[in-house]
Amino acid sequence: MKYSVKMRASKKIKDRQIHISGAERIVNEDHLFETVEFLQRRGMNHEKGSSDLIHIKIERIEEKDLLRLKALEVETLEVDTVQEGLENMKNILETFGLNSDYILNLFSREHHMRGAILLDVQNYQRLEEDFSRGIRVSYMDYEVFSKATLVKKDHFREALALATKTVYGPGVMGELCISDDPHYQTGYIATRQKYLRITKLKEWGSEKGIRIILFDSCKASKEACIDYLKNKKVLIIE
Ligand code: WAQ
Ligand code: MG
Repeated sequence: MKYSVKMRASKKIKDRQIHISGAERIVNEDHLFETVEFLQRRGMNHEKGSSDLIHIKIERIEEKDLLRLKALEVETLEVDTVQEGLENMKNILETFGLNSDYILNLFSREHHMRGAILLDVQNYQRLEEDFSRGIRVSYMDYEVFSKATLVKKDHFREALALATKTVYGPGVMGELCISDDPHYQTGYIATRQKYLRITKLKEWGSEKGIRIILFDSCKASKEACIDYLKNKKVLIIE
């Protein structure tokens, strides 16, 4: 039997609950208790400060509802400067026939969203119901349990799982990402062909973080895509 475990931690600042951290896993029953314990710890200790409210949600998952996907191929492009990183991103977007100026402009602004922008590449409209929140991609993890990644966030592994789920969504052609962690400069662009890491996509110390999911409304309905991203249970095989 498998379970989804989700944790989100927040802190009250001037009558508002501010998001501190969140994480989720899909694990076998025999790893359930340690997973809950580690996620609780992770919620309580975070560099953004200590939280005063932690939600932990545990849900049983039926085997028949699980989709298994092979992790995307990974490639790393080493660059010396942010400018060089962004130029590479621009070139890639152009080879896909996309409006790179529009997308990089979104990419380079600060957003502070919890979820991702869902961008229709047919007309460059944003399709999220709530622009300030975005779409949260959820219910994905690796098939094989790893304790190390429970204790400490592994940006790369978490992102690879999210990107693998995302790019197999109905109508999805790719995904771009920069971490909001001020000291994590590596970002990526993922398609079903590969997950391309670019080692500098923002300046050291910047809190800019964003995800943009590139969606083609000629290939699928927005409802089908959003439902898949939010609700489909996916296990990644390495
Ligand atoms: N669903 C949709 N969007 C999300 C989610 C999610 N589950 N989690 C985060 N985001 C959005 C949100 O707008 C954040 O501000 C932004 O992404 C960045 O989130 O190969 O750590 O969790 O080494 O800071 C990239 C790893 C790490 C690259 C990305 O993102 C590599 C990362 P963060
Ligand atoms: Mg972050």
